[in-house]
Amino acid sequence: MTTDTTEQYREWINFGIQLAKRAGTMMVTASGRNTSIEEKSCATDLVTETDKAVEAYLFSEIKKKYPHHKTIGEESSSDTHYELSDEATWIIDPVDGTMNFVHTFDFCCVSIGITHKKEPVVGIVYNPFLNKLFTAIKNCGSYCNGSPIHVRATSSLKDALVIVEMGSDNENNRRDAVCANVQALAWKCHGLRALGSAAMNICTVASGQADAYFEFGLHCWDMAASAVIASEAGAVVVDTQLGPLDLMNRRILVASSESLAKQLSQTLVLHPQLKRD
Ligand code: LIP
Repeated sequence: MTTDTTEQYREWINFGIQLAKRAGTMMVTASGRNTSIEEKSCATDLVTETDKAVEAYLFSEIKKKYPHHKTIGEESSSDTHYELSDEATWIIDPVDGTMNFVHTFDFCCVSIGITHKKEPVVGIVYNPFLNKLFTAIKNCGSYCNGSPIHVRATSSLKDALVIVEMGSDNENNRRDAVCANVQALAWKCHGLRALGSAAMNICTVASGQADAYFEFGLHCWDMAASAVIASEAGAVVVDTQLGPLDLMNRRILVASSESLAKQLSQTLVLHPQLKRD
C-alpha cells in the first residue's frame, strides 16, 4: 500500500469517526424511546426508526463528502441490488445488535466499514453505551479509544472463551446448525457466550476479551468494519471452513490463532451454505 493510499484511508477514517460519534448520540438519545419497532424476516429480526434514521444520516453525509463512493446499508438492502465493486464502498450497519438496542441491553454499536478494490481497508465500530470506539486501517494496527489492541494468544479450544450467536432469521437449516454446533462445542472450551452483535463480538475477540467467534447467517454489513479491526489486532478472520473470508457468503470464523481457528472449524458439525448476499 502506498503512502498516498494510507493517507487517503486516514482521511476516510477521520471523517467516518465523526459520523460514528454523531450516530452514537442518535442511538443514546433514542434508547428506550423507540416508538416504531417493526419485524423484518421474522419476530426476532427487528428494525426501529433509529436504525433507519442513522442509516439515512450516514448515507447523506457520505454522499455529500464523497459523491463517487458507493454505499451498502442493512436497512436499504432489501430494495436495492448491491455488490462489491473496486470503488470505495461504505458498508454500514446503523445499529448492529438491534434486538439488544430495543431491550436497552448495551451490547450494540454502529458499524462503518470501507472496502476498496473489494477488500476491507477501514473499520469503525462504535458502542456509545460502553464508550468503546474500535478503529483500524489495513496495515496500520487496531485500536480501542486510541489505545492499541491485540488478541489473546490462545492456541487450544479447551482454553478458549467462544462467542456463538442464535441469529435472528428463521432459516431452518441455519437454526439446526446453531443447535448442533452449540452441542458439539459445549464443555469442550472454557465457555460459550451469545451476545447479539456480530461487530461487537468480533471486536471483543480483537481486544483479547474472548478467543473466538463464529456465525452463519450474518451479512456483509455485520462484519465489514470489524473484519479489519480483528485482522489488524492479529486475529485469524476466515470462512468457517478456513477458506478466505467472503463478505457476501454469510459465514465467518474469527480466532486468536491459526491453531484455535483449525480446532474450532473441525469441531463444528454443520457448515450450512446460505443464500449469498
Ligand atoms: C445482528 C447480528 C448478530 C446476529 C443477530 C443480528 P442486526 O445484526 O449482528 O450477529 O446474530 O441475529 O442479525 O440485525 O442487529 O444488525
